[in-house]
Amino acid sequence: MAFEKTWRWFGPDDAVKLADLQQMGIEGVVTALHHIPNGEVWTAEEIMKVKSLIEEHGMRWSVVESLPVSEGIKTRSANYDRLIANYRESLRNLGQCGIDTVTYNFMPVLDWVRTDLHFKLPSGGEVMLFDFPTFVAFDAFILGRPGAEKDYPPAILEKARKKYNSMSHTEAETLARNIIVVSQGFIDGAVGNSSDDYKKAFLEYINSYRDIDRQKFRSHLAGFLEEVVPVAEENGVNLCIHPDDPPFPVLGLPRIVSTAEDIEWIINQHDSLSNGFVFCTGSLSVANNDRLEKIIETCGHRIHFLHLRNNVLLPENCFHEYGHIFGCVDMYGVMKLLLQEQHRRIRTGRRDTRMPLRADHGIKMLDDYGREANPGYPLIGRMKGLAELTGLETGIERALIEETDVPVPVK
Ligand code: DNO
Repeated sequence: MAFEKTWRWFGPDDAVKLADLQQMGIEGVVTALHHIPNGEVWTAEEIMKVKSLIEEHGMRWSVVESLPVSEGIKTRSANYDRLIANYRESLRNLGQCGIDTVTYNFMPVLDWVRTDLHFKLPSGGEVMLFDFPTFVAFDAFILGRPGAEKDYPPAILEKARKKYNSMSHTEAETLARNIIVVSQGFIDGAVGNSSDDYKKAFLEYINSYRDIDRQKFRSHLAGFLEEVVPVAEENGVNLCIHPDDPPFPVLGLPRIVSTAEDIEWIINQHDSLSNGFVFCTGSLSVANNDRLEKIIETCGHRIHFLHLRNNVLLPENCFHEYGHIFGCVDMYGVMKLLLQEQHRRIRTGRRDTRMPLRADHGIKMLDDYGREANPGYPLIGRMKGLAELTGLETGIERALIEETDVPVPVK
């Protein structure tokens, strides 16, 4: 077979239209109801509007990315009951409307973090960079998070101070805005575009975790799963948690979806297919590059969504994104194991054999420079990535069939 080729689409305002995706041979759309505020119910009516639009263009709504888990659920604050009831209701509605794969994450306050959204490659293409000393400069000196200086080794702090001292006021503000607002707003994050004093709002969110350590945060995730996995199961939905990006603690906040052990812990909380994860090579490789294949071998049966892309790992926890085939991730090895997992599902009669795949992020290139796009989501760079991944997949699939001589169903 082959993985379902999907594309992250940000709704009718996206510069890439559904008709464009159809031309590109996309089978499944990955999207969310971005117009519904974080924490509110996704009604069947609103879900059906988007679903019909996608189907009118000959595709299916393959994956929800994401049904956001509000901060109030993660911190178990006073409005927890209302938020969890809304979450369950949205899941029920999604299932009843025939949407079977729902992504979420459980990262405190910030979804993903990068310090440079426009890092130039020697080729002239542009990717995103995470530079640890720059991030520390943001945390300790621009944001001035109380106690931040104590969280870092003196050598890194010193580098961060030098970076900060060499930044202009505008550069420092741009860095803060990129981290808190620009990279979060379009994915329905906690601090959206609306907050005037976004740094203050951000610090307040961080402060709401003051009594939540890793263990307690794990118990919050376990409680969340207890509430939502049965609803997902009853309504034919496979939930999948996205790994932390980057997969290590930031801003003194607890992180619990970073390592192979974390993923095992999560899938063992509920022995249910509805309790799965997103296999995101871009996020996981930063801390687990040598264990990616192990993760597929031990937890592969719970992978519901594939985010494939590559990174270049740099010293001191720094990395920048790259294309899709070359970089720290052995994409050939990963792809082969994933295809074997798909074959296993077909052989054992599982119903979730589509294994939706999207080329995650991409290098900004060519006429991407003239088109509006959310950070990380250029059209040409992602399309090149998807084409490359499809080629690799096709070659491996053919070789696997010839090797094993087992006829694999053709689509
Ligand atoms: C960024 C994405 C994340 C991801 C969410 C899933 O490009 O990888 O925003 O979609 O964390 O919940």
